[in-house]
Amino acid sequence: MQRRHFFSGAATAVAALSTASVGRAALAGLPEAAAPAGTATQVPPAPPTGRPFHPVVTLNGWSLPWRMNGGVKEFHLVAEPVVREFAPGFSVNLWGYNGQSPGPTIEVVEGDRVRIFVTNRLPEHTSVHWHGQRLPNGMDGVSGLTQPAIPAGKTFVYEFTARRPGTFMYHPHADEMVQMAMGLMGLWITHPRLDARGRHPQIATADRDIAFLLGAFAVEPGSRTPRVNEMTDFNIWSWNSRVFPGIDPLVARRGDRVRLRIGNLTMTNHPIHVHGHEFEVTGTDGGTVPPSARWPEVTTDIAVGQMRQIEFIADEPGDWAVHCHKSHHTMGAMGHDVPTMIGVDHRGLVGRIQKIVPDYMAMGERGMADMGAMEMPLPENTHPMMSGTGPFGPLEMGGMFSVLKVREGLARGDWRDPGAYAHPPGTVAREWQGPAEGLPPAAAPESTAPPATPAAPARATVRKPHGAHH
Ligand SMILES: [Cu+2]
Repeated sequence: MQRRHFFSGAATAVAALSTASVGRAALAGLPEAAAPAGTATQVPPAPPTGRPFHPVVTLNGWSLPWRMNGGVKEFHLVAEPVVREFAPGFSVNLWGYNGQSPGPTIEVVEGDRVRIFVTNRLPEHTSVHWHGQRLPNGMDGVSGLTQPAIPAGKTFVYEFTARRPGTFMYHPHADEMVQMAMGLMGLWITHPRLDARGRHPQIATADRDIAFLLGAFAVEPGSRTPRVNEMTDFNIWSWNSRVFPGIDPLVARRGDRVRLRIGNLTMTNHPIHVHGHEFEVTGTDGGTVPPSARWPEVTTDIAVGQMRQIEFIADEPGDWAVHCHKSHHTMGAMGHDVPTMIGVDHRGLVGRIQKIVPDYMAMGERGMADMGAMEMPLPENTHPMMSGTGPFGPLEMGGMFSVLKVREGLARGDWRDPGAYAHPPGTVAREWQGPAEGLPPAAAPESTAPPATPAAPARATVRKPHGAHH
């Protein structure tokens, strides 16, 4: 099977998409199964065939090319093992589609007749469920219930009409626990049919339309394959299987209407928070929210199996954080059973432990922020708990976090990272340099007493009762 490779950036992207030259004999065969190169965001070109639409930009991802065949839009998905780089130095063995996890975004227009060929190159059977869509029951992809599972090595065909506009997801409905824990999923966008003036009564045209899937994986530090039986204790929290600082920034020109489409196929909810702007939820999996039913928000919770489409005018220049508000979810791998050490005095203890464990380090007695700057030895192929550096120092982040970069005068379609924001003079929080009177006295340490005797078991003084996972 020949695989086409793509390049990052609108200018170079995918001119070869057009299938106008494909002959009748070729149309009798399978559409080419395209695959991307790399993990950079690949901005799709204007649609070369089929009805026009404004393409979505899949964060650190790409959209699947198609061919038109007798008025039907044909796609080819290949479910297969992949290696996904979550951030430089940290790659994970996953299952995905067409060389990546998540799979490519499928973009169609309301009313399109769509045919999707699904080839199974996984070691076990699979199926594809088109989450949220109206379609004939036998196209719903629930193996055993509405179709036989697709055996390893076989290709199945799904065909239906995309009946309503919105953001949808696709994922297996066969051995879901394992296959979704391995990252087998993707996004589907059905663009609205527009009137003669190129408008829709309830769906605005976005200047920046960005989509991503939330992800959760359990990857032991130093290992490369997720623990597929995990129910709650995940440690890698991703957007489109990338983790900060490996997630591209969300770039907007000042005044742009920005739309974020965020889907959740993890096992927990994610409150997504945007700094510096209020947004409205303009769509859910159920469709467009009527304008009269929208209200302003700065955080929206995205429950398991849900999609939220949010929109705002990016009118405040700057570098604004966008992140999941569960603070564990903006971190990389960490030991969830590490005892809390705040206020515990390690003095005297560390030297004694180092006689037995030479590289023992004391951690956490003043909080854990030191870890954002610390060069700690980590197992190979591990994403640190906190990483990323900004113009003012370490960001102490590592998972579901990116930066909305709003700038004056960017070109339409310019998605390049504009670098750090240049703050106008006098607009950055600063240290108080005035007289000290009025300041409260410095706090005394909670405990200055060294451990009672050298023979005392150290853990008795520093460990909290232990057992339940949080
Ligand atoms: Cu979260």
